[in-house]
Amino acid sequence: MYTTCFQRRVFAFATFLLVAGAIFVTLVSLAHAAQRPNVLFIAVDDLRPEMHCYGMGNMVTPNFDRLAARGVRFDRAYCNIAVCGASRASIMKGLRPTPNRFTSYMTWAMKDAPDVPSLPLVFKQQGYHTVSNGKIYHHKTDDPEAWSEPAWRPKTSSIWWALPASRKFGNGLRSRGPAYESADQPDSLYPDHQICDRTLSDLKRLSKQNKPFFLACGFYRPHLPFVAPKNYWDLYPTDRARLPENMFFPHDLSQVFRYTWGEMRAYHGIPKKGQVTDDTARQLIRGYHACVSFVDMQIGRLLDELDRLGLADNTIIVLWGDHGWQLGEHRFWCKHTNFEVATHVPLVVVAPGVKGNQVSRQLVEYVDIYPTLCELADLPLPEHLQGKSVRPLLTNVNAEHKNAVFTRFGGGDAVRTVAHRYMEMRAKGGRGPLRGVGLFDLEKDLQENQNVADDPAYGKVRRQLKTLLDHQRAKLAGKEKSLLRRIRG
Ligand SMILES: [Ca+2]
Repeated sequence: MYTTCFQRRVFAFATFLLVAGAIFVTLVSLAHAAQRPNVLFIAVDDLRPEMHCYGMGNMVTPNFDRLAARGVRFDRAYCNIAVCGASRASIMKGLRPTPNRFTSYMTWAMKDAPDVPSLPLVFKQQGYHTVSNGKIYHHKTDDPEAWSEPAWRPKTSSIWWALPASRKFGNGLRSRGPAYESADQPDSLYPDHQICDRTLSDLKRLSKQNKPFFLACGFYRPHLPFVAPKNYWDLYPTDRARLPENMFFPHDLSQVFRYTWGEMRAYHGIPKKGQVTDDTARQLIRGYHACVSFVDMQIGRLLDELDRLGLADNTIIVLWGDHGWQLGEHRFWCKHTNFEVATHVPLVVVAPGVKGNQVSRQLVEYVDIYPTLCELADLPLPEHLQGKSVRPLLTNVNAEHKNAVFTRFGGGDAVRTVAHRYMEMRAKGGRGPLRGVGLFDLEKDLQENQNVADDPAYGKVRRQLKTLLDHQRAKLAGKEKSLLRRIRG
């Protein structure tokens, strides 16, 4: 009798210990999960840093400004290649583009760099739930193992235009509907609104999980065609649309740097050769701005939901474009060059514990995003990364970072320092002989209107920057070889 009672007590005590232990383990893991920050990774296609908070132009972007006020805005951020697919693959893999890798809008990250983990894959492997909505990679099915659930895009994404009159032209590679469209239609008709809707419901769903999330949300606009509801166009009346001051090719620059923006010529209303009229230029500028304000509305909806769900204090937010955009400067349109206006990009980083309303003027590159996010989430940094975390700049915006950034496209390579841009054009996609050189004094000529490469006063600068670019290319080639050797054993 006594033994039975004693056994019962021992059993009850052991059960209590087991239950208490289980509760303790659950509480510890919940606390650990709560400590790990979420990531909201926002991509905006073809966004140049012209939002109101950047102090340029007259754009209506209250929500981009609100986002920038929560963290650090980088005023001298540069993409590493000014074309969608390649830039995105470079960002996601943390590797620089070369003449052999990440070269076009059609780049597949998983084909060009199959042996190294992407940014979302590292997060997934470290216990994050990773989700991709809208345009993150160029191809929806690129890098599928990086995502915890299949990448999602709206079904209507191939129907860019709202009006039947615009849709009748189709959406072929060489023949498409109009380059811009203002339609008196509801926001909900447009893919970016739908991408935002999906992301809002994901935020709600993921906030209930006992797991941190990496939620990527990629908006299609302001990529061509510039289609947006009429009320966003109304923010930018035609009579206030300003043409750029420098609608001319840079003085004394070799014609090998001339560029004919073929991408835009596929759209109805854009000439196959020669320039657009000033009237068309004004409508293109209005349309681009209207699309940015339309995306701004979506950014506001994301921030509202983060606040409503109480996620804002424990969520890292990174806002990036994928390259700059030439909006008539040098009589160029689109991207695909190494000029300032095609390579200068927006970058905002918001993170728990980081003070708001900060601006860094240090040079940073998009290849730096990957290591930055790993450091902010306290994840191990993969060995292959070629960027440098900007985390020190989040506490001291003047901290030392880089004295030069590098961009390439096609046959062109460029290096930009605080004071200068030096660019080369080579044959054979960058592997052949030198065809032309450009040098711009950015302290006197930020618009890059006067090539000074042949000015003897700049001889020393030219030699120094050429050495820097040669060194970078050699380092990259060496690194590439050693990386491949290591990975392939
Ligand atoms: Ca793009």
